[in-house]
Amino acid sequence: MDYLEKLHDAVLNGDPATAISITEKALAENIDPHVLINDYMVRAMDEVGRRFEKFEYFIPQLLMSAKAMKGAMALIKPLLVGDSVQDISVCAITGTVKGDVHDIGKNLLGALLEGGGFRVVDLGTNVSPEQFIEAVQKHEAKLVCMSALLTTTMPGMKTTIDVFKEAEIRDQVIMLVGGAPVTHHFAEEIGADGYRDNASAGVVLAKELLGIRK
Ligand code: B12
Repeated sequence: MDYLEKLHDAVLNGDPATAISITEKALAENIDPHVLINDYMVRAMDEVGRRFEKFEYFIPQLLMSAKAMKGAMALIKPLLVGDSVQDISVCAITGTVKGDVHDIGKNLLGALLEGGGFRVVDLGTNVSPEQFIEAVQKHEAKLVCMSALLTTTMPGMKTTIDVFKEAEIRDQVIMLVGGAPVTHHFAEEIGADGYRDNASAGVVLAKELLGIRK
């Protein structure tokens, strides 16, 4: 499928119209949406990040690439959600921690959780520990998924876990962490229940830890 490389290039070059039209074509040809995401779009975003580090790309380019990926994701999301084979009636809270506005990975995780049968309440970006707690209590959630893309906002994950401990509700929920700079070691250190480097594996881990059979 040679033309799929154009999806990679459209995200890399920040061209939403092309990203959307290639995605439409690929979906019409029944190409697996997970392939479109992982093999083409995430790969392109990684390259965007590398170019940003080398001062070849600046914020406007990052924004256009994000727009291209989001446009394509909007077409893909209903299919991921439609994957759902079981309604497990467990509420999952998703959010990007305080100070951080990156939401593409978190949104992908949300879509895959829904696809996995979870009821997802997304708190968006820049989420404070108190907002996480409030949402868990309001929705009787059993799973909290925090995302961070900046090394400077990662400590917000620890603060959130600590606030859950102080409120004596830490053991009522499974707390997972993820996002490009997060590692297994960091997750362990801050007392999270788990970490995965991609959203699909995150859903598998969440089910495992909650004792939900596939
Ligand atoms: C797009 C982008 C932006 C966009 C974000 C748009 C949006 N709506 O998200 C904009 C332009 C806003 C932006 C802003 C900034 N950015 Co930026 N950004 C990126 C970029 C290029 C791509 C991120 C992305 O979407 N990746 C694709 C998604 C799918 O990947 P992901 O989020 O990692 O998610 C995957 C996994 O991590 C996992 N996952 C994610 N969350 C979770 C949670 C759980 C529980 C689990 C299990 C799994 C999981 O699932 C996904 C895959 O399946 C990255 C580079 C990179 N390679 O990460 C830089 C990057 C993250 N940004 C960076 C920086 C520095 C910034 C700014 C500070 C720049 C500035 N000077 O203003 C600001 C910060 C703004 C803020 N306060 O948040 C740096 C961070 C460096 C660091 N070490 O902290 C990076 C790494 C670029 C770089 N190489 O320097 N950025």
